[in-house]
Amino acid sequence: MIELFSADTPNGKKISIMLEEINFDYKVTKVNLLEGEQFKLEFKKISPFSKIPVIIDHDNNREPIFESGAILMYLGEKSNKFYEKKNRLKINQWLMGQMGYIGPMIGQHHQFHHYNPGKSEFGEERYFKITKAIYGDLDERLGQSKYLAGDNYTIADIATWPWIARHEWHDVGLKNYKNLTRWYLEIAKRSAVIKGYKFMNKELEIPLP
Ligand SMILES: N[C@@H](CCC(=O)N[C@@H](CS)C(=O)NCC(=O)O)C(=O)O
Repeated sequence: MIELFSADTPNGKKISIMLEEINFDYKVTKVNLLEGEQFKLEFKKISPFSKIPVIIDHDNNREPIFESGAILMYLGEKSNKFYEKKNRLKINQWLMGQMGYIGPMIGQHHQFHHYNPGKSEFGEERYFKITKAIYGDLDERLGQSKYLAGDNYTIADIATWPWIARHEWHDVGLKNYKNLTRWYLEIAKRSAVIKGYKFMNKELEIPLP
């Protein structure tokens, strides 16, 4: 059994979606970020940067795994799904692009544009522009390729999709990016994605463009 320490955020949803996709037995332990539970000493022992998600694989060595990209790689290797050996170099590139660029930049866009509008014109403009560029870059890639890393759905798509699922906060206009919309809607139809998306709130519906 996998224990998932998480919250209802894009990084949190990456792992619930993956666990649903590979059909592993898991239980969710909620970390209340608004109440600062991530900073508790007990949690810091399993997550050195005080961030969700973290997993503990109770069937393996029970060593906690932090960082969503590392968790996806672990689960991909363990299940032998969505992380094909012969395509790993491509998958890793798109996964690292999500981890190092897409997530952190769109995360800043959420901070300036969604949570704190009016506080910094520079921050709002900078991250709006970068988010728009990311939509354009993903649209271009998905015009050449069915999924981010090639013909098959992989952990790179699983890492990226929950960030685009926040499109209503971005105000970039997802429907103007037709390849990205095609990919987004196709993934949104997967039953594991629908289940994983609702992992903390059964009422939640995937926002359509
Ligand atoms: N690179 C990390 C980022 C994780 C992250 O930023 N998690 C956020 C929620 S989406 C968090 O725990 N925030 C709590 C805080 O910053 O205090 C990963 O992908 O796992």
